[in-house]
Amino acid sequence: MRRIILLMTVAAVVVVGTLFAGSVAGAHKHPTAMTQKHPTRTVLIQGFRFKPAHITIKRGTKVRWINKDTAPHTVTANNPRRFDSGRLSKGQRYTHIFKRAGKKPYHCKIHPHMRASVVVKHWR
Ligand SMILES: [Cu+2]
Repeated sequence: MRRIILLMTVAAVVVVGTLFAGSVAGAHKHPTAMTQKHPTRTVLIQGFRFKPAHITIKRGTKVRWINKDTAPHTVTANNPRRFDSGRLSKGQRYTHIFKRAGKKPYHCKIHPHMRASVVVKHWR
């Protein structure tokens, strides 16, 4: 009888220990950060407009522009040291990863009336 109680106690300790270890391991995982290193947002350049013209993203997001027009366009930050795609022909794309928070207005150098912005927020 004593032996059975001892065995059950050992079994209970093992089960509880396993559950505890499992929950501790789970707590270390960051559910969203682990799945994708750089989430991606797409902006189309179509009909001489950026679509959507204004986006808000989290820091570390990769933005991808795709020129759908037959006319060439550029994706040029108003402060050109930040990012500049150069001339994009039809079907060409340009990507930029935004690492710093803030508002980043940009335009097309060839058609300066084409204006848009990316707002980069801190994590959450
Ligand atoms: Cu343009």
